[in-house]
Amino acid sequence: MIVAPFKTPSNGRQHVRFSVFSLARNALRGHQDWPEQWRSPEPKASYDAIIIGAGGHGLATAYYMAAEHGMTNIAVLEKGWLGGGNTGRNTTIIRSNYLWEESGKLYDHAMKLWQNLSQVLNYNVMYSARGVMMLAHNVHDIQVFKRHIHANRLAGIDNEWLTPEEAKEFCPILNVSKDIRYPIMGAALQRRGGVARHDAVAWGYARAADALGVDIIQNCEVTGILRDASGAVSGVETSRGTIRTKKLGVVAAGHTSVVMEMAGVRMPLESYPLQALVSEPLKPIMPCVVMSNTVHAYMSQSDKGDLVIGAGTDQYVSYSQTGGLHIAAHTLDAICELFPVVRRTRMMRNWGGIVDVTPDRSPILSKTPVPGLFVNCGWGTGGFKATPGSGHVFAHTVATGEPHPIAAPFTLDRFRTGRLIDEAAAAAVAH
Ligand code: FAD
Ligand code: PYC
Repeated sequence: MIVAPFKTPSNGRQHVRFSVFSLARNALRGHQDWPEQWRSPEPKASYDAIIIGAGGHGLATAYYMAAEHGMTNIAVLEKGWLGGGNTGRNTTIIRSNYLWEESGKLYDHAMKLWQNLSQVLNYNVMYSARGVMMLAHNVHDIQVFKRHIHANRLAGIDNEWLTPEEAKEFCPILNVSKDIRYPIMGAALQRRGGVARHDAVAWGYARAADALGVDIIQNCEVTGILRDASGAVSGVETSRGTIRTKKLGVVAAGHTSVVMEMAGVRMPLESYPLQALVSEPLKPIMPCVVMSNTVHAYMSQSDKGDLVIGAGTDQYVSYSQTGGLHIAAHTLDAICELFPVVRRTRMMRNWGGIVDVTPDRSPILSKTPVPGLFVNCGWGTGGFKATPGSGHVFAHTVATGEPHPIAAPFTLDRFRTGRLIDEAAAAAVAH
């Protein structure tokens, strides 16, 4: 499925299309002539729409607004550097094995867009469908995963049950001994699941949006939301001055509550640190992604060779981008038991991101009580996988003023009406 292929700009700006020819041409020139990937424009006095947050979701939203809805007089405002939030801090797992039909449609919409995203953006996002396996360690896990498998298959989403022996065949370094604290009793495997390169996703969307005329303005913190006499959005105050707009999309992940407070909207969100680690690079030992919600650990191997390992959230809300040491230590204990072969591997770096968690562990893609104000948040520990789908449906919501049919159930209002979409069991390690 091609959705809005990358367009070379017609406004005379230099924007090279990546191809074997442009690579060869630039190689011959010593790679000195590559143009900038996106501009760094000064903010204009007003835009038709503004997106707050240049993470993957905000950039994808802007790209699809321009590519599919013809809205090119738009800006993405970012307080730091683009992709520097959770987009550049996540462990890149992609899957769509959620329980409820509403979620299946949303995450599988994204899964389908991942398939040819590199071609659409003309940017290699390194999507790799290497399979995501979720381990069951007790009877409750088995029942929950089998329920998910049946629900997914009824909805046309692949997911299958593996015995411990089959799990080991899929991931040979897995320890399926019965003598460990939480023996592996089986696994749910989504073969279409996998990983992509997080930075490339942000950069690819940024470059493609810029090519269509979107202004991406970094180092521009939104400090206030302006409203007219009727209460509707009329602009934003920023660290680089006032900018007028009648349409505002807030896509600020862990800081969504802070930004929405500027418009007087209280959000059903809690922000927690979530951390990850990478090891020294190793030769290829890990052909897939393995996750264990029960022991709070998961691992994959990047194309550079480092093991990418993730932990659960801290137990306390916080805006600190680190995460407790005891959480990382607990995760590494579990990793050493699940994969004894990595016991002597050295860890190179760890870091944290601030994740925005809703009470039902499902995202919010919604209009708000404030006319002209839209919000895309609540992806918590699992929004990277949804980046293309989230941007695609949210672009429709902001551009048309009405929710895209796939986004329609994910309203802010559901926390008042009680029509929750409980995905606690599918939301992975962190909950
Ligand atoms: P972000 O990338 O955080 O973008 C929001 C942007 O808003 C930030 O750049 C921020 O600077 C900006 N901003 C905030 N306030 C303001 C303001 N006032 N003015 C201007 N800009 C502002 N998901 C998965 O699917 N798979 C995984 O394997 C996975 N692993 C994870 C591991 C870790 C350690 C973490 C932290 C998260 C993980 N996630 C994973 C979750 C995933 O990273 C997020 O759900 C997703 O990246 C959110 O993208 P975003 O674009 O909404 O947010
Ligand atoms: O949502 O699959 C996920 C995930 C894995 C690690 C963090 N989130």
